[in-house]
Amino acid sequence: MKTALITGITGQDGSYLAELLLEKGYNVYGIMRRKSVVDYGNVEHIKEKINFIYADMTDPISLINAMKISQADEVYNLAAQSFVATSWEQPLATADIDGIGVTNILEAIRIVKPTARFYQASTSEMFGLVQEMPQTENTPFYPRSPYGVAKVYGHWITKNYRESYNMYACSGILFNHESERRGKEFVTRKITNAVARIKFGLQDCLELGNMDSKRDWGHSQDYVQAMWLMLQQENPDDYVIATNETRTVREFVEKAFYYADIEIEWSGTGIDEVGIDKGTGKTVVKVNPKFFRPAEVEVLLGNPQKAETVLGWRRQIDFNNLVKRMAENDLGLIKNSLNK
Ligand code: NAP
Ligand code: F7E
Repeated sequence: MKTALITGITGQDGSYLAELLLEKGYNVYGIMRRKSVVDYGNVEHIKEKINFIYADMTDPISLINAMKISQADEVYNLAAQSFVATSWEQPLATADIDGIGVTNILEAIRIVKPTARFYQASTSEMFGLVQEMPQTENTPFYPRSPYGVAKVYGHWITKNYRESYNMYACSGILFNHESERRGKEFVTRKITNAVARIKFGLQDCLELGNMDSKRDWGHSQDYVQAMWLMLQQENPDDYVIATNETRTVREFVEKAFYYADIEIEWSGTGIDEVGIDKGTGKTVVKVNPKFFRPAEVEVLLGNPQKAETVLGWRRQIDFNNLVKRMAENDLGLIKNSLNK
């Protein structure tokens, strides 16, 4: 039986990865932060099957302890302050957790069990102001947020430990991936949650920032498969995981309303743009400049060819299916909450 240690196990990806590894027969350890109210987040439903260790990415001793207790064969570093907008409000905490935190866990592995295999959650946000289309493993980085900058450090320190100590350390450069478990502050879940609330009369309007922004969106369940595959190869390497398709936030909005049987008609431009429910004539989408970012990543489009060829990875859930799953999930949750 193999043993895995997952940081960020209570998050979106951590929960799907834990399910995947449990299905494969792994003994799963997860690190958890101490909170005033105990909260297992997205792994509440499988908490009995997981061995939890209290630790924090900013506390190296706690990570050494986690390695000593788990003696993990595979370590998946998914913990992060992952919300780009917050990284301008908490740039130092973001750097500590998402940047230095990677060195902390790599050192814990090097000291306790250097043969353990390591996965780092790198991100398409490192491409930021994109230098070529589509982006590949060789595209130069140009991060546009404190989050992106911290992640570039995490990416390079992972490569450096691979080259310095011959450790099996990989980075997955994952493009945006979403799910029914996505936090409600991220744009996709914000949209599907608002669509459901508008459908059931709990909210009048959805306020968004830059609707021209384009993202390459996949489903988290597909992307955690790629993480596992990266640690099963003969040699460690870095891979782009993406769908090779890009859509605007506006397209996501239209599609989400479509799955709630609402057709959207757009009117106006810039901050005056609105989305109108064709059936009722009501304005259900507005722009609020408070959601604009100090520096924006306007477009992302990833080429997953290397992962498809070397890892045999294929995404199963396409854009329509992703939006449908998220919209139907939120419609169901809101409906159930009203029936209680
Ligand atoms: P998420 O849902 O926000 O989960 C983040 C996890 O990190 C949570 O379990 C959180 O614990 C934990 N965490 C935060 N600060 C910590 C700290 N100081 N010490 C220990 N744990 C800490 O993020 P996700 O979407 O699953 O993403 C997983 C990873 O992939 C992240 O590193 C993210 O930056 C990266 N990534 C995500 C995407 C994407 O589109 N989802 C794309 C590329 C890369 P709490 O429950 O205690 O808050
Ligand atoms: O924004 C625009 C916003 O917050 C997507 C994280 O998982 O993926 C995620 O980062 C786009 C941006 O995700 C609103 O300006 C418009 O252009 O859902 P998001 P993100 O910033 O792309 C990467 C790959 C990660 O690594 C990160 O951890 O949507 N947008 N209006 C909005 N975004 C939000 N959140 N809210 C709005 O109202």
